[in-house]
Amino acid sequence: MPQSSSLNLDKITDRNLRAVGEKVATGNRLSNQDAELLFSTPDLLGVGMLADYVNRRKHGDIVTFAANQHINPTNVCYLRKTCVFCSFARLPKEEGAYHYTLDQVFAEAETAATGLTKEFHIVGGLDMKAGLQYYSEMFRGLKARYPHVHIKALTAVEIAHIARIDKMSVEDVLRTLHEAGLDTLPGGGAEVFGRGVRMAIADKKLAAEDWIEVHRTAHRLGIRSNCTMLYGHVETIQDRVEHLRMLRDLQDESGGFLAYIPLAYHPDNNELGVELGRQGTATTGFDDLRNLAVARLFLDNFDHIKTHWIMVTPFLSQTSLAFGVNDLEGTVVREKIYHEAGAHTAQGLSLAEILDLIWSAGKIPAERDSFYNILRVFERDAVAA
Ligand code: V47
Repeated sequence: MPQSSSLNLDKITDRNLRAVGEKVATGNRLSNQDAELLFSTPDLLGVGMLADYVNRRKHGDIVTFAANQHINPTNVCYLRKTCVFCSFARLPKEEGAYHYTLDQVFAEAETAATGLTKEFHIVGGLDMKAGLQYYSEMFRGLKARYPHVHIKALTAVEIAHIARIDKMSVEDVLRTLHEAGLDTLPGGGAEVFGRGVRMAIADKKLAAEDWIEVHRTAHRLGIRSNCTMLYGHVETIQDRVEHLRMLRDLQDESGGFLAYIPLAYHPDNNELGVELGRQGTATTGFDDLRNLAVARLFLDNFDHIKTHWIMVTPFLSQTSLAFGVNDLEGTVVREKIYHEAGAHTAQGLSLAEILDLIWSAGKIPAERDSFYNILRVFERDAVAA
């Protein structure tokens, strides 16, 4: 229920930012230079005000969330040594390595039996034992048990890995998995597209152009997807902007992205954290809010900007609802990837906690499906009554 809101550029203290504000007010597309300014100006409130203006025009006061469950069927990953930011991956014989049988996956998915969970978010490592057959049977089995649950599964990196080990094209892998029950792709594995950064933090991972190509192919087949950027390590502002520009270009071409989610790097228990001398957190509240707000402004062809409360804390996610964000990561249930990397947040949030966060930001919570159709709106008084 979009509503009109006015924009008072006089409140912007940075004169250069005011020129960007003029463009925002007139709906003109921002350039890379504009985005660099948004990433560097000390006037965070000015950036937030612009992002909030755009967000309100698109979504009014509605903030959506999904009742989802994260499932990670394997942490075995042959890129364990080269993706130095990751704390989740293990080599096959390393302590803590696991590979679920299909029955273990189905047992973990049992939360869906309550009817509350409406989306499985399934990602894992690049495991030589996790190929097309494993995932096809998994998705068929999940759909047979829980036909109402949407399956958002496998990053572009995993899709390319399956194509390699099963000696098939990416297109055929996507088609086969789609037939087996995969509905959309999550946005992981993008990290930062710039070649220098990729070499430093994710050498040997799927190249940027190939990540884009997997999503382009998915969109062509009618499989929609999300996208992400892992920020807060060695990347420069130019790297961030170039990354966002590549996502915006593909969205212009295909329109297939549902949402963009900036991911705050967590430095515990991984080599990169040691190299950078960081522990606990690597990003700051200022930077977390800025990444969300800049995305809302620069990604003008995206409807949804999602905050991942697990990485930046529920309170920062709540604050970001005044900085251009319209979507909050959902209930999650049992998060592993960031908790291995030192996230101190809970592993899941209850519906009541999510509603409270959104209401106390003066917004209206709405549960959505995985395609962002609104399922139910929670008016505060109606629920309290
Ligand atoms: O690609 C790994 C990131 C991603 C760390 O599509 C780390 O709705 C921080 O993409 N510190 C996977 N981040 C998760 C992901 C995601 C999450 C929520 C929603 C959606 C969606 C997608 O997690 C990886 C990587 O960028 N990651 N290790 C770490 N130490």
